[in-house]
Amino acid sequence: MTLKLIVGSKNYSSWSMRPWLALAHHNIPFEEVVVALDTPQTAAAIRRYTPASKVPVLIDGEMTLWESIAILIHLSERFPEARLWPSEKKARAQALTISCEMHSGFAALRQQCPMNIKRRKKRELSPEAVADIRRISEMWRDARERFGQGGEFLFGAFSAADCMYAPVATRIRSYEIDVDPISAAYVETIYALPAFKRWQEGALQEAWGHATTDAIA
Ligand SMILES: N[C@@H](CCC(=O)N[C@@H](CS)C(=O)NCC(=O)O)C(=O)O
Repeated sequence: MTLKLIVGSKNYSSWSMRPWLALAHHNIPFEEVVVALDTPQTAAAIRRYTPASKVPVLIDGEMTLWESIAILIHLSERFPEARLWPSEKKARAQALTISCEMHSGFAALRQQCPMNIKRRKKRELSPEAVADIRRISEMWRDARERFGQGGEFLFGAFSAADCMYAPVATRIRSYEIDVDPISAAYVETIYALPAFKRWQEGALQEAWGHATTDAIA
């Protein structure tokens, strides 16, 4: 049975991008439903799929999942051959840990620099957002140095941790945030990923605007 993934506007929906990248990168067939965010109809449109009123939502037969990290974990169990998490035990533990740190943290960065792929303009960050970037860069350097030998992603090969951090790469570019050379190279790696390019194309083609995000862009 074909999976169905409900996502928000591609220019803005950072959480939606995460499982979408996992599916797209591994060529797992899925039906995509895009819900425009920040419209009077958004809440009702999403509530057709989940009582949590948030995207992404994955429908897998009789199962409905929401919360990006839960969807990624489900996909890794459903498609073990995709190796969504690193196979090596220590790398996998670290990948899960930093993915959960992303899922539950970095509120200052997320609030001050909402994902807006079309945007390209420098923004001065608050001390809290600077601290978020410092912590994220530290994690990226650590992953690259300890586990990244087999490729250009955080744990070498593309993994769910990259899905979780890809939206941060867009924020670094959109808001022209200065980062160390290893983190800057990682941003380039994300932008060069074919699945990311497909999401980005979708974002650039979207006509609708997001009143709340664009107001502070
Ligand atoms: N913790 C959730 C966050 C989901 C979330 O906040 N999604 C936003 C879009 S990126 C949303 O659905 N917003 C719709 C709304 O608030 O009306 C996850 O990991 O999936």
